[in-house]
Amino acid sequence: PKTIFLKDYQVPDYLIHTVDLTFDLAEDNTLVKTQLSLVKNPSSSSDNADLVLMGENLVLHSVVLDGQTLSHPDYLQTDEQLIIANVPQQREFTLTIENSINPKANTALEGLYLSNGMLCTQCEAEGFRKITYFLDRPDVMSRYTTTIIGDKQRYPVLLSNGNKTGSGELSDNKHWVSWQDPFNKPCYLFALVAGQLECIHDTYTTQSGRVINLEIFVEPHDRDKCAHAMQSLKYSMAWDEEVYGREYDLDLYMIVAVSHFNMGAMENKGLNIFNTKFVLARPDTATDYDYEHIESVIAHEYFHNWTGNRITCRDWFQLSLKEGFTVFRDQQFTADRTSKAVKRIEDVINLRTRQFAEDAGPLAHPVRPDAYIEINNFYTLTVYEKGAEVVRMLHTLLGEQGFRKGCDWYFEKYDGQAVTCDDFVLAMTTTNPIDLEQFKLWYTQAGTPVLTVTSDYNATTQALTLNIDQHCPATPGQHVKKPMHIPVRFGLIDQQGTPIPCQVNSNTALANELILELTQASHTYVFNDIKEQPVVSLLRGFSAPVKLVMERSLDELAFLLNYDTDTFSRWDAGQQLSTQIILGLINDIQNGLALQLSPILIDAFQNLLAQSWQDLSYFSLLLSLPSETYLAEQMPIIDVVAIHKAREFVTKTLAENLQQALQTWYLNQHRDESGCFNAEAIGRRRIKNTCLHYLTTLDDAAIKNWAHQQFKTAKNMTDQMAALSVMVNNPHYARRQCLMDFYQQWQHEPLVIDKWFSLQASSPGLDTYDTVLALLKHPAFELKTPNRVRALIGSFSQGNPLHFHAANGTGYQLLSDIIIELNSLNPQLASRMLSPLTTWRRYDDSRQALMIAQLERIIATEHISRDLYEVASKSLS
Ligand code: B3K
Ligand code: ZN
Repeated sequence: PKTIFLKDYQVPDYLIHTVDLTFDLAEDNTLVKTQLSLVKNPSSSSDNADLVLMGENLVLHSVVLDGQTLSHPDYLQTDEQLIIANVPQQREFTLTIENSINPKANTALEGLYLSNGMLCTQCEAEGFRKITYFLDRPDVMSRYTTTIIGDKQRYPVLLSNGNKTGSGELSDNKHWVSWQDPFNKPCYLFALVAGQLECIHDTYTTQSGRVINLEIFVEPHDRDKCAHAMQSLKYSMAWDEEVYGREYDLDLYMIVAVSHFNMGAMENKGLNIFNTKFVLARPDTATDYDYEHIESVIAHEYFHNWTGNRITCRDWFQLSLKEGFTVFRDQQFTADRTSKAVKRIEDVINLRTRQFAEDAGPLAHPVRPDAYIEINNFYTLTVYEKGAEVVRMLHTLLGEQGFRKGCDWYFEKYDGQAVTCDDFVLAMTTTNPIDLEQFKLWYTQAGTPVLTVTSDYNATTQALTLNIDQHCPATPGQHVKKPMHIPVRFGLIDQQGTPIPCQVNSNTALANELILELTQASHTYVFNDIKEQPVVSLLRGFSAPVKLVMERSLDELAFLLNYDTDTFSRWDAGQQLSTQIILGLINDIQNGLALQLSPILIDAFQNLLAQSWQDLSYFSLLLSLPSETYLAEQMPIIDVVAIHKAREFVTKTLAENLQQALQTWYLNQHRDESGCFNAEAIGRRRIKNTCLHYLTTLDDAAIKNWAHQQFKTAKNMTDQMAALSVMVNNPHYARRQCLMDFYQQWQHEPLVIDKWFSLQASSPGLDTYDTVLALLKHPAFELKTPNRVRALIGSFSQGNPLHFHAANGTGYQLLSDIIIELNSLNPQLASRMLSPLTTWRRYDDSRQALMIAQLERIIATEHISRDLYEVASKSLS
């Protein structure tokens, strides 16, 4: 397979002004007629270049250039290209291509494919070439018209981008619909949908008074699960007007929900295509977590209309230009709509457990990668989540207003263009008095910087000296790193928890909080006039995606958990406290010592439980222990068994010591609520179920009954799932029965059945491996449905370290068997599923050997896809 390099980027030799597509639909043989008007790119430096169009899995019928049918020596066809020599250099010319494709055979779900009888497309990143021959690259932007012809019964609804411009009847029980998209776009934003779909309709009036039609298309039985998605869309539209001054630009915004989808959703111009998971919700079928994710994914795709569609990426190396920025925007949106504290913490949990692992492993790459084999492998946590952190740091450095000025300039200057990450930074420096040259290293240097901090208080001089060193570990292909530009939000508090005003130097104002801008390998700050020994609160709000190494006593951490005025740092102090304690216990387990839980943690939790709380979701987070995956990241050699035991021990010991308080919280917050999604109701459910989680680790008959009762009487999915989950994860008399009842109750709701698969696959119970084997044979399991594969195999391999990493290697073997099958069915999914095996270096020798053996087996797969090959080979090298 060939590696593509950023340094080889060249402008396209030809541009395509207009694209006129006609589809004659049939499941196994769709005819595509493409008429292109092309012109030599004035910026291209090559004389008389061949016109090289990309195409894959296409059956070519004819090529016509300016009315002249071409035949073989005039063009050359390879597996992936159609090469036409001698095209006009001085004037516009027309190329008409006819080809056919087979959507039914397309299990890779890229290009045009079939999902439950409906036809739909996925073109990002390079799927358009599976529909027709084209200059499939984002810097070729064109005006599209699309005509779709299809059977009236099978495909009553025919959709594409833009506005509907005509429709009519044809013979043979067929009909047609035409669409026109008035905006230039790259082909990855093209979309087509055809099927028996119901439409939920609403409108939104923009700030300038334009009325936009909003339409959500779903399969008929899902009609009653669209209200939340529609509401989310309207909130998103209003928010983007208010916060970024961005209004929607077409008269119609459509969303289609499909059950077979490789990712979450896709921002096609005017016609988003979504995984059903991120559209459908009813109080009894979706959890609070689902509701929040739907709102944020709807927002994310909507926000792409400006950050991605109107202004797109020059090449796929710049992917974070649209993804990092859009994730940052959807994070801001959710923070505004829900709880700022909770949103930030949840994003940081995700970043620190998953992106940090990526950054520390064999697949580490910069936010702007410089090489790839298969671009689909680069829709990563680094490009998305770390990319969003980079934009967040710009926001921190420039402030709200400075950042907005930069964005306004960016939208104004680059509208309708395909640009780069450098252009985005240029927008910020043009509009603000700041130098961001060093900051740009965040786009090019991979790896997570480590800040090592020491502080020293001198009571005589009343000065606090703070030392911060930065260091970024080597990553594949990058051995030596330069110091980065890192904003560190910082504050001091006194022994009562009151902020102590301080200043970076005598020329700056006193403030309760400062932003220290690190630019060198080492910095020393001296804060004067500090009357008593202060407590340092550092990296507030997680102001940079870095690791912080700072020696703190358990008492100091417990103090910060009680008193830090920054909601993030307060929570993080609690996490560090429990992490230190659990890591100590892991050590004891490894040394065969008896376990004892530090009273500091019990007291700290007791303290939290004794307070009254406004934001119950935040309170729940303060009471939650770091996950096994996060703990694993903190160990030099991951010991999954000891991690599990130690964490279970802490959970149970806390429950034993705090049973009374936990029960009170559970009982006080337990209501029978359905359909209530305000922050208070969500918070009540969250804290109640957090308490239930602790309590059910106790061998207490009454509590087991509470769980069972909650399961039976729940009127919403959050409560039902929480109850089922504690029954599945702990020994419980009604476990089997409730699992059966749940299946019976929900067998016609695929998204709920996904939860049923996922829950069983992530259970620490002793029989989990056998259960997973049995579930693979369950009639409802289907390798061709990504959601189902992720629910069963993804949950087992990524959400169940204890059983996936079983010492005998059966977990590894199971995963590899599936991946090898997926390789030919759906390469993108296969390669994503591989990620838990790529971290083999983190385990003991015997597990390493077992994991390597499976990776080698995978690499030897006949006809291995580019996707899988790239990830497997890089992880072994
Ligand atoms: N842009 C799409 C992702 C496309 C994935 C291609 N393999 C979804 C999103 O980030 O909004
Ligand atoms: Zn996106």
